[in-house]
Amino acid sequence: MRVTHLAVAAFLALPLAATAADAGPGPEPLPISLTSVLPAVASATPTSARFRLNEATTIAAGAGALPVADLLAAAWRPATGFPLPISTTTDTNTIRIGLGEPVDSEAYRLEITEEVIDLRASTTAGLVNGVQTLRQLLPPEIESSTVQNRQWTVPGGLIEDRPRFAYRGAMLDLARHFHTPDEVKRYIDQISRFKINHLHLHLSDDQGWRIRIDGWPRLTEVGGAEGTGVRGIGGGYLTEADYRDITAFAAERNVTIVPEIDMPGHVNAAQVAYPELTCDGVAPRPRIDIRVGYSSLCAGKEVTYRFAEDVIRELAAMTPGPYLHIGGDEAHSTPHADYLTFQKRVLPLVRKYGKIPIGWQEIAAAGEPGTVVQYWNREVDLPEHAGRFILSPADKTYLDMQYDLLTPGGLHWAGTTEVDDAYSWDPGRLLPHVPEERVLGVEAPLWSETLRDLGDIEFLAFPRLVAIAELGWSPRSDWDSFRRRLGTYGPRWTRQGVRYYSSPRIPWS
Ligand code: IFG
Repeated sequence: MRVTHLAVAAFLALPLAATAADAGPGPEPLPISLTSVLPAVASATPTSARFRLNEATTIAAGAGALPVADLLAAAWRPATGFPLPISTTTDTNTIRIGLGEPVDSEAYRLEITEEVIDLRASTTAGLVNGVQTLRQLLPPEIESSTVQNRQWTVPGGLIEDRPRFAYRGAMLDLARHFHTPDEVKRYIDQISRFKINHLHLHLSDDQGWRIRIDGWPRLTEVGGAEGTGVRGIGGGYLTEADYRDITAFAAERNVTIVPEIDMPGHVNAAQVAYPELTCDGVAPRPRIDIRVGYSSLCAGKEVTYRFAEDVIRELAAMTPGPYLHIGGDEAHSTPHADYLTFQKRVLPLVRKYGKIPIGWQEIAAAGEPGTVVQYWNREVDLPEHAGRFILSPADKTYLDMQYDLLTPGGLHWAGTTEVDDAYSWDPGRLLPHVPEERVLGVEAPLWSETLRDLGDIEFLAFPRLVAIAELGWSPRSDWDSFRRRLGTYGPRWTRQGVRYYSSPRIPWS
């Protein structure tokens, strides 16, 4: 069947490709300006001023702004070769970064004149957002790791910017395929460029357990061993030190880590390590395939709740962020009554250890209003829920969906998703019974059944993640503007060595 499918798709794709080629050269590439930023800024007033960066340019950091000044200096020193010293004095030919107005938490004000660049916000998060915008106002050569001998001018004007939604997330599944701390940090650096401010790490599943829990060492000794993971090529796990290193690196870039331990389903790896976590005490066989829904913790055994509490307590203790995700999806082998029993005992444990619980949409059945529900599947019943939502519609945001049936990588159970599919929806109007004020934000999950390395992550994530980032940040969406702005970003990824997918829907410059 698949071969026929592919043959048809191949046949259909050819004329489309030919048509696109016949369309002649696309529109002129967009010049770098205050309105070419991704995601689109809330308001921009360009002027004819130009700020010239040079050997003498300094960075003036106000109190509390030093880490942000360091982030900008580290970004701009390699390609310019300029010292860009950080001082506290401000005069002309300087980039001022300081805390002050505007008031809402991630907003910033960025003004560029001939003499100074002035970046202001009421929080360091706002300042980091402003730096990510500022970085896009220099040409793509700024992303080079070696000195580029050229003029470095920043277009002048005023940007006043703020996010539409507070939660703009990406998810990386480390369970089906483990990715090293360095790969995770590289992904964090890339997603933070687009003001994504949460990274959800899926740390346990049927094929692997990826975070060391001291009270249950076999979870990683067995569940994180070499040979675990889909096709047996995804072994590895994070120690607490690795996890703390990742959360610190993320925090410098205004990214909060959201850890997930998926329960009561998706637990085969835990049960291989600890057979007492099954109802019959018999260890299941390790799994390296991609089926779901066959495993379940035993809601009737007390050891289940000791396990859940130990895991939640240790994970909460090493997590600076406010959220802890406890999964809850595809518990097809958990009787519904048992599912409710389990959630009613376990959800309160997340609060007991000081975190806000998030669960996949099935968890709404537990009716615990403080739980944030992550919506993912329109085929799965969504009971009325009084709380807040994170929106991850699989047919729009799942980065492990193939771009089309001819492009490698990913699955296609929710359909294929090109960049325009990822962009063409409104988080404020997706769910009929959920008004915008109960939408915390959006998140783009990347499940790792088909991933092998960082290149595979980058190919599936970019450029579609940028579409989700814009829907989460910008006040409105405009596909033609987005696709042209995205086209100008390709050369930046090329200079960073990011293996992005050069979608035929985008006029790459
Ligand atoms: N659904 C499963 C994931 C993963 C995914 C792959 C959710 C919430 C299909 N659950 O998405 O574990 O297998 O696209």
